[in-house]
Amino acid sequence: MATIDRVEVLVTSPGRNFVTLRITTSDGVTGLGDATLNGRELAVASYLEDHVAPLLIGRDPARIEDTWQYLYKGAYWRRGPVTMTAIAAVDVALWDIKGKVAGLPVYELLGGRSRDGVLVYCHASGEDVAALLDDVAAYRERGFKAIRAQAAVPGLSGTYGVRKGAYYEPAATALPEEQQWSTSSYLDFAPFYLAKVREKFGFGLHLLHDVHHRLTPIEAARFGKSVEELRLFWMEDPTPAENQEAFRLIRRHTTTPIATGEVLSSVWDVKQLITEQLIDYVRTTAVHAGGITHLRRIFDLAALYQIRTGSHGASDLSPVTVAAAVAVDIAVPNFGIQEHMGHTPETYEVFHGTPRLENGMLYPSDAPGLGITYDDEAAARFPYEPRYLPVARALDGSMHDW
Ligand code: CS2
Ligand code: MG
Repeated sequence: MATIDRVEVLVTSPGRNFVTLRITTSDGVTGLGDATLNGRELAVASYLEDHVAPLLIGRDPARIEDTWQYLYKGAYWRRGPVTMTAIAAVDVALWDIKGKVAGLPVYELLGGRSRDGVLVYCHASGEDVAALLDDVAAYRERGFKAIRAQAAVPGLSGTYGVRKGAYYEPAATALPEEQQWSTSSYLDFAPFYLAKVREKFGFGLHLLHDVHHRLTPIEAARFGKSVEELRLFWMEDPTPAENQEAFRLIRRHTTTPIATGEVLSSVWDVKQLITEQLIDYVRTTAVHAGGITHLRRIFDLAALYQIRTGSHGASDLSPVTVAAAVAVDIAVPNFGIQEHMGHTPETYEVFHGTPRLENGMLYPSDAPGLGITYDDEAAARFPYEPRYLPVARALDGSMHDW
């Protein structure tokens, strides 16, 4: 029996921070897992290095489920983003190893392809409506069939989700940038610019929008109702999801489809949302929700309730997570859509072999495992630097929900 011989926690910052776990077996097979928790990266690095790595040495790398249960049940304190991201990194690395040992891509181990490719949505944004429309046009020309649209709310200092340069990096400053927020300005403006997108591009395009947890349930209900005729693919994170029953109120008022879950990390965090059919798309990911093993469990529960998948895929999820996401997306029966932001050229210097993007679809690599390799030499050129996401303050200076 091969055993786990070496466990390395790799931290690099090629344009943004990434934490990667590399597991090596006694047979010399390596597996990679993403462990990046944006803005709190070193907490997961320490969790893995100090508390998990010593438990893995000598274990059988083939026992993925048992290792998952060992780390989840054995910690005593369960769930939470730090724990679930650390478990995810181990889980994904073990799936990568299993695929390499079998000589098969991970999606074959999950039951094989249910579809040829994975529909993705990209991010269009603009400092004003004209810039947003130009950006949507540019993405359409590149072949994207589904586009998320965000524009800067007039009069506010900075709107989250609006790209400044060629690449959009939400965690860009050494300390959190303070951005202003006004719910009334947003609620007046967002339906207006989404209508402009429909006016210019028609309905032959999937249009998405991210509310970033900023609204109360009744405000979200009003927003959803006001954009019903625009037939959004979804409104994302209309209200913070800690309070799962809050979505009942939104549901009562609008048929605009709802997506949530990018900050949720276990099946328990989405259980009520799913079993009461309070959402239409679940956005949990392999990296923050316990790896491929646990994500599959969440998606299977969702399938029972006709809820589709729509995994988070922002730039803070490393190419290892993109490969894991595409492996799951291509296999599950209830796939909906996959977020795709892509990464900077620096990031691709460190991570080689990312899934192929063509005509608004992602295609997995046919290499055994996840098909991603980590370039240590390139990684060493990009040392860790603290980076934070912005925070939002209402106009009276009080902290606002994300
Ligand atoms: C966003 C992300 O992609 C999304 O839907 O909500 O930009 C998210 O805020 C970041 O990934 C947070 O790290
Ligand atoms: Mg989001």
